[in-house]
Amino acid sequence: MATYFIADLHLQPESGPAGAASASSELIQFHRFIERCQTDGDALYILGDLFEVWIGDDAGINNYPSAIQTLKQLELPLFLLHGNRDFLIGDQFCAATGCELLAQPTMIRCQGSDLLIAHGDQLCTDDIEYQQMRSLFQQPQWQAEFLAQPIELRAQQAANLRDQSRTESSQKTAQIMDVNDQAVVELLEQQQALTMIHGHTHRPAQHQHSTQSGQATRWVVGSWQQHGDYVRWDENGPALLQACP
Ligand SMILES: [Mn+2]
Repeated sequence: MATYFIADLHLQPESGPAGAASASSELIQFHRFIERCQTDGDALYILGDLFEVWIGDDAGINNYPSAIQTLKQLELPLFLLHGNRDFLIGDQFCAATGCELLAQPTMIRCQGSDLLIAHGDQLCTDDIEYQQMRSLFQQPQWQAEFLAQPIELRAQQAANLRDQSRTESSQKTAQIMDVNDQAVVELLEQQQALTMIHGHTHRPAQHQHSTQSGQATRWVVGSWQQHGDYVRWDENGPALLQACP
C-alpha cells in the first residue's frame, strides 16, 4: 500500500471565461490520478492549492462540479490542507467530498514514520509583502467580512488580488519566493520532525537540513500543471513521481 501526496493543482473553474478550455484536460488527468490512488493507496493528502481560486464553499462547489465528484468517488481517507489560493475551503466542501481538513502544519503517521505536512507558504519568510497579506487573510474577521459579500463582489476582489500577486511576483527574485532555510529548520525543530513534505514553491526536490534532533529530509511536491507531480510513499520510503512525464 502507498500514501499519496499532491499539491498545487491550481484547478481552473470548470465553466465561465476563466480557463474553461484548459480545465477539461486537467480534469481528465486528475481523474486518472485519483483512479490510480484507488488501486493501491491507503490515503491521499492534498497539500493545498487544489483550486486556483476558492471564494467560499457556496461559490466553489458550483464552480468545480467534476473535481468534487471525482474526489467524492475516492474510497480512501482523504485529507486536505489549505493553500494560499483555497484557504476558504470549509465544512460544506468537506461534506461534499468526504475529505477531512487538517490544521497547518500537521504531524501525521505515514507508513510507520512521523511526517510533517504543510502547504509551505508559511516558510517563504523572505517575502515580507506576501507574509503580510497572508496574515491578513488568516484573520477570522477578514474572512467573515469577505464571505459576507455577494459572490460577484468576492470573485472580482479575488481576480484583482491574483492580478496584483502576478505583477508583484514578476518583480521578485526566485530566491525571495522560495522557502527560507532558517524558517524550515525552526519549524522542523519546533515540531520535532525529521521528515517533511510540502508544496507551494512548484520546485519538486529533496532537501537535507541539519536540525537539533538530527538530519532531516524535506520533500517538495511539484505543481500539477506540467507533469502531474506527486509524492508516493510506500514501504520503501517516499518518491517524487510524475503522472504524465
Ligand atoms: Mn501556494
